[in-house]
Amino acid sequence: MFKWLRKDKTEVRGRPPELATPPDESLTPASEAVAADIAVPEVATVVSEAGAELVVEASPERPVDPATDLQPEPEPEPEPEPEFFDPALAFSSAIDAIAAEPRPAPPPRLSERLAASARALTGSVGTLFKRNPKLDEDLLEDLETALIQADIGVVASTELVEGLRVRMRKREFADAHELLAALRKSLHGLIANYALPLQIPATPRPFVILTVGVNGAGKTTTIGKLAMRYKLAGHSVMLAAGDTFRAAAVEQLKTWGERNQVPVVAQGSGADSASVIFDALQAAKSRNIDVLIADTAGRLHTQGHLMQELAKVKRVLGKIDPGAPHETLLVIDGGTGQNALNQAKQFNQAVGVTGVVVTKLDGTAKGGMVFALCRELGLPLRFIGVGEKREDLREFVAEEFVDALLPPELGRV
Ligand SMILES: Nc1nc2c(ncn2[C@@H]2O[C@H](COP(=O)(O)OP(=O)(O)OP(=O)(O)O)[C@@H](O)[C@H]2O)c(=O)[nH]1
Ligand SMILES: [Mg+2]
Repeated sequence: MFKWLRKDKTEVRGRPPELATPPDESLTPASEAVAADIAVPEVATVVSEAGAELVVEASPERPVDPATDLQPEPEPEPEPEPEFFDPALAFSSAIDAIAAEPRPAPPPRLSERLAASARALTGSVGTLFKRNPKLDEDLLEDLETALIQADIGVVASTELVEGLRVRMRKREFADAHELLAALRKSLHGLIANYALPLQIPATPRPFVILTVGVNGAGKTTTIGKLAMRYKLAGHSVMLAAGDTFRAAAVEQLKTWGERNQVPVVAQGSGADSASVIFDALQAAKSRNIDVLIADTAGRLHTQGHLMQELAKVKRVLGKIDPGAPHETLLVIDGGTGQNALNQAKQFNQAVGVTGVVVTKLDGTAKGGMVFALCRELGLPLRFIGVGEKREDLREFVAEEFVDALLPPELGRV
């Protein structure tokens, strides 16, 4: 290991950080405590690092070469002479600059993003209620069919309509529009208790989020989106490349890390997923990171041994922090409709899911599945994915969701 002094007399060990991204001192091999559980790697590597202030060790894979690595720091440019400063002028130029800045376009309304699902419901329900139909059994039956076809699920749809039937018989509705308003309220009631976005609490630190789900559900993309969200909220974030099945998976996470300027802890593909995530938690702890988000390989809920691997990841994390992971986030592709329910139940049984993200709601007509999911799972629905970009992860807001799929003005035009 090398030491040198910066011009400001701060002591720095290892290679000058501006030369290359160095490995992190905190990434020592996993402790003996986990020896029974995981194959411990020689060295884990921080593959992407936003800050340059780290104290680093020389890498065993790339020994420090004093001839190339320990170049003296370049002389700083001489400071320009201060010019006359007119505060009034500076203020007015700043205002001009702000006014001239192009305003970012407001995000599209949720109803635009959920257009296909909205059409699935509004098409059929809208037609049914168009001419203020008679309140009778036929209307209820047609409504039930429309709800089932919009992927709200047989059980939820039957229950919803049965509730309306009872109230209709008690003559609670003056006309069909009142019945439709009651349906909107009941749909809201199905999901309102589960609309619980994931805020990062003050403790514990680091707050560990483990993402799980089937292949291609959108785990890695969701991690990239979450990294931006939490960074913008002022948290320091680290990512763990726990999908060690495919080299491309690590690369994909690294790209998200670079985009968001957050460090990513990774080892080569084929490494033990639990050991990567374990090392990442150690690194996050020693660097006072607020949020660690771990990626895992996609797996089918029916693949028992792969589900056990997830259980092992959880066990191993618990050796560093008995409460970790603090959130086991199940990522579900909204386009899988009712099939997602089975997946979700099995993941929940195997690893104890604490929150759900439903992705790809922008490209499916099956968005109604969210109602069934909430009803059947009873788990917090943290976010919804409505596109591939970083900003396309939204908090799940019950009113907004119902309005997007079944607008209040429906049937009135
Ligand atoms: N339209 C749309 N595409 C999405 C959304 N979320 C993810 N995707 C896309 O879905 C594809 C799969 O996403 P990944 O994040 O790689 O999925 P994964 O779960 O990590 O997949 P594996 O690692 O193979 O298990 C990518 O092309 C993403 O861009 C979303 O909300 N909307
Ligand atoms: Mg992935």
